[in-house]
Amino acid sequence: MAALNLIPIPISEEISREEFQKGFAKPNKPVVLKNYSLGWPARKKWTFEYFKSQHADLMVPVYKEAFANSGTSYTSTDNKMLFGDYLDLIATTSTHYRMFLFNIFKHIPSLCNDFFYPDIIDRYLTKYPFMFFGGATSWVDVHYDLDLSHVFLTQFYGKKRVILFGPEYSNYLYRHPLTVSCNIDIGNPDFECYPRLKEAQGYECTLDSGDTLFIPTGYWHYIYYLEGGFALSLRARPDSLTKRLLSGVKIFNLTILDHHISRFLGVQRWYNMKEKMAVNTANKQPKLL
Ligand SMILES: O=C(O)CCC(=O)C(=O)O
Repeated sequence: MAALNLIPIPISEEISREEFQKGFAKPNKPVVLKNYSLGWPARKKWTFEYFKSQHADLMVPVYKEAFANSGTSYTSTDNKMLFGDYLDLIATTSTHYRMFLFNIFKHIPSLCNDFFYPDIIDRYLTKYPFMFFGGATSWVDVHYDLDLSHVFLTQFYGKKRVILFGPEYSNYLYRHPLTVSCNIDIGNPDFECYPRLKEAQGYECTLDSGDTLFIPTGYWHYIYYLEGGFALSLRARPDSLTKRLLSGVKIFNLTILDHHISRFLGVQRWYNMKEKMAVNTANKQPKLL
């Protein structure tokens, strides 16, 4: 059976700003920064018990992974529950429920004192530190981030498998036009339907607690929770002005254009059209293997 074409994400035990800039930020390549968060107060403080003691009664949105279905987005909410109940759920059982892009810092601003912005890059979006929580066996469908920011994803609890593809492979991933998504199930890829996917050269790693993964701007990411746990994402705007303008275009395309066309044509019809366009575009790409 064919498999995805993946190589391990390089791991760095210690890195200077210059090494990071030259080796990873400038060439837009991912890296795992091993134990990067060891000196942060959050390492010891942020536990299931601690979060429960702070905000067990907060009503929070939870998500499933039905991103590839027509009319859904990877940020579509499926349910609401008490934060305390949700934490108990992911600490004790396998569940597909995740909390996606949760700005817990709006509710508990003092948590911002528990971590540091890595000084190996500039232009952090300091208003938008987000947390992600997930139960064992949950996953995040493959997508790239609409705002085209660089992401530092720091794992605090539990392990997750991460698969990345650079933006140059978007057409080999059958990207749906105007969106940041596609119809491919990276965890169980269907190469008969999507043969060009085999040509995309991706990366993989298992992210462990304490580690920080640098996901460069525009990278597609798929995440599978091997264990229940949580992570923090810190985001930085890319240096390039073109990328920053492009992110404005992408936000417009997805939130306005795609939305209106979908309303006009009907969700399913527009989805089928995007899928057809994605297949046509993929079939026209140069052979890489
Ligand atoms: O770790 C996760 O659950 C999702 C992370 C993610 O998609 C992101 O940082 O953009």
